[in-house]
Amino acid sequence: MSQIETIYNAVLEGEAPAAKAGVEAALQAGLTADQIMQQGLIGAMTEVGRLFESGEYFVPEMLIAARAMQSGLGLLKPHLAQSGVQAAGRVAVGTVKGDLHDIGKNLVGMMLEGAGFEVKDLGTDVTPEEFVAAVQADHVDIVALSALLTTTMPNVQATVEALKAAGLRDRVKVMIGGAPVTEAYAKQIGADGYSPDASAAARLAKAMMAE
Ligand code: B12
Repeated sequence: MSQIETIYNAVLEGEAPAAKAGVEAALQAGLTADQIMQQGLIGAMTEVGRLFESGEYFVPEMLIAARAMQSGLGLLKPHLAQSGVQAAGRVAVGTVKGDLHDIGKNLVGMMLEGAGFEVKDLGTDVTPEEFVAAVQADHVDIVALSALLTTTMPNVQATVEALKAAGLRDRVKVMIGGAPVTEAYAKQIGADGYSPDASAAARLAKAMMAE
């Protein structure tokens, strides 16, 4: 079994210690952090999503797999960050109000760090007011909003509106993402950009800073 397969299976089976050990071994063997993340961790979570949707996995299995994935991600973080040379800008990232999904948001944050950004992680279930406060407190260049539920998507728009109402909208770029979010939705609510995954999010953030 390849090292990537070991990590993939550990996440799929929800074995956090094995996922962590697999990532450690793969790093020692010289695999790149990006390769481990894309093929091992993200690959396995994509399969977890498919198993859930086909009724083979339920919420507990999903949660345990997510935890195993995150324990592997924790080890990768410094390696992804290492590739960043200087702060390309500051990003406040968070999952919107009512939404507790944080794996995609964490991946986006890590890829941004890997691309050289300083990332302020506001966590999950972040209210529009908390996003506004974060922009007021620090020099934030980009606000990155994640939503995984159709029921929490309106809170992405509410956050954009709150930034406008606080007079901050012109000071920051807003990028949005998450499974139900689309480019068309981004345009509709007046966000500056959308990307479908974490790697594209890092490219988008760089492009936003160059504007
Ligand atoms: C893992 C998971 C959970 C875990 C979350 C653990 C955690 N710490 O995050 C747990 C078990 C807690 C959970 C709970 C629930 N979940 Co859930 N969950 C998932 C699952 C299987 C995978 C999500 C995931 O982590 N994917 C892997 C990551 C890497 O992908 P991602 O999040 O999409 O992120 C990528 C991109 O979207 C993008 N991206 C994400 N954020 C951002 C932000 C920016 C700025 C940008 C640019 C890009 C970007 O980049 C990321 C990396 O490439 C999805 C199914 C799926 N296929 O998505 C369901 C899913 C999202 N869940 C769903 C549901 C219904 C729920 C619950 C309501 C279930 C329940 N009955 O309790 C609760 C809601 C809890 C809450 N209030 O938030 C539904 C949503 C349906 C809908 N259309 O609204 C889904 C789609 C499953 C389904 N098919 O029914 N869930």
